[in-house]
Amino acid sequence: MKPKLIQYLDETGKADEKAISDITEEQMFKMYRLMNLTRLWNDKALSLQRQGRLGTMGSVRGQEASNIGMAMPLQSGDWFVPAFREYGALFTLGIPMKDQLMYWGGDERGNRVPDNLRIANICITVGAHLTHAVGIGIAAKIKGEKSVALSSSGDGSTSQGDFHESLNMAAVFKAPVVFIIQNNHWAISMPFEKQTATETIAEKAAAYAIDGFRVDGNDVFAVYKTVKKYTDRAREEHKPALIELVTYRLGDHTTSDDATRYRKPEIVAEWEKRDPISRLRAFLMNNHGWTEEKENKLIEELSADVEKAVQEYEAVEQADPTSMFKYIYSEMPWNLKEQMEEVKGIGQLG
Ligand SMILES: Cc1ncc(C[n+]2csc(CCOP(=O)(O)OP(=O)(O)O)c2C)c(N)n1
Ligand SMILES: [Mg+2]
Repeated sequence: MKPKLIQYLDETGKADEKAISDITEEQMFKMYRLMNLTRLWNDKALSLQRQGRLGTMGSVRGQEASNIGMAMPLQSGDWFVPAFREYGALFTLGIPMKDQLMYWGGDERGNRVPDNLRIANICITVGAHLTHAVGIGIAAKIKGEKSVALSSSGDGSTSQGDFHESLNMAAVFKAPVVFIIQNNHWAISMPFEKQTATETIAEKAAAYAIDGFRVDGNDVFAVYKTVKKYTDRAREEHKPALIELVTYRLGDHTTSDDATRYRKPEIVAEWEKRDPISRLRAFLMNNHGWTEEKENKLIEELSADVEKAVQEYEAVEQADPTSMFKYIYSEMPWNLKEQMEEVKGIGQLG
């Protein structure tokens, strides 16, 4: 059975006012600010990569509403367990922009999470972190904590065994876990239609006896409200949920990809019309006094914040190249010691 798509803000920027009456104006502007910040950071990072100032990274363009809408409902004590296309969610939760530049610039110190934040490390291994989210949820329950583990992964992760094991275990153990799937229609060059024979991802929840929801992932209000409702429920009642966010990857998979090789520009153009930022802007202009002038001021301010993060990133002293050997074994084996000595002999890398 195909679940109904939850949408409160349509492509033209018209909202179901009754449905969103509990979202304050302050929250709406916070969403708008973070979505724009994420896009500006993303575009800047892509341009740094092209100039050889950053490593490989994947664009989050088009997925800003999914990113911000899923992170805003989290409360202190909750856990966020991300994949690799969640910069916006990380910024919403307090990860500095500079740290994300460090990480994608190849400096592992950028993946360190400040002590006051409950965020798992970025997981590049597709789907592996869903099992971690379940473990975190079960641990919270055993400790009697009122918290939820929110994982985020892509449509491609639903073909991994880890996805199915995680949903099953969360259901059987009644773990407070909410699984977000950002269905951006592509797993590198693999289209959604070839990823699964089901029409939706949300319907897969039924096989594990958990609730599944399908949300317009380019509608920040619908994402926020749905994630809030089911993270609140998971905290109180230990009921897991699966939430599919229907969105689109407007950019390439990563900077090593060229999506024009495998997808039609007409389809991308269709999704451009459903852009999450422009529809929220239209809504705020029509209903909350947003103007061109305020817009220009905001973009100027956020661009300056991004520039500052770039300066901070480029001012960081290069990591000690031998650190890559140091955090794998409690006692370093002889062959790694040998390799480390060799690296020391080379001096500074890169
Ligand atoms: C276990 C595993 N297999 C393959 C890869 C290579 N890989 C990196 S991203 C990716 C596609 C992921 O697609 P999806 O889950 O939809 O996330 P998206 O990239 O669209 O955000 C693949 C196959 C990997 N990182 N891990
Ligand atoms: Mg995908």
